[in-house]
Amino acid sequence: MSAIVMTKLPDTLMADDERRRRNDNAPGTAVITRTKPQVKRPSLYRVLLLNDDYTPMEFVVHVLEHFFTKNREEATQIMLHVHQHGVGECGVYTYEVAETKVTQVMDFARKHQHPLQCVMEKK
Ligand code: TYC
Repeated sequence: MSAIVMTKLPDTLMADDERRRRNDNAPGTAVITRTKPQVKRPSLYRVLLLNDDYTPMEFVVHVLEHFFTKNREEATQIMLHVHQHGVGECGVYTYEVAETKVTQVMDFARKHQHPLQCVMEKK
């Protein structure tokens, strides 16, 4: 039985802080410390419902309650807003969550043979 023991990490695998701790940079060179935070807020997307002449109001209210966790009062307000203005916001989510909601609503509307349209747009 034998084992290979690495006593020195290759430069490419060494973290900057470890490099600094060892102080073994090439002479006349320095490690540039990153000042920019490495966290970025994710882009947000609005999920919208579009009005049509055929989808029953009660179906839209159900969609808003079931997929967007609105209570009946909020769901009814949003549904009426869409009915009167043509479009309305159901919620704001990160890309993958918004995409999932759109797919769920479109699949559910199709299953019930309603022409309801749900879309997402970048904020
Ligand atoms: N306009 C539809 C009706 O009168 C109701 C409706 C509301 C449809 C919102 C779609 O996203 C919608 N039955």
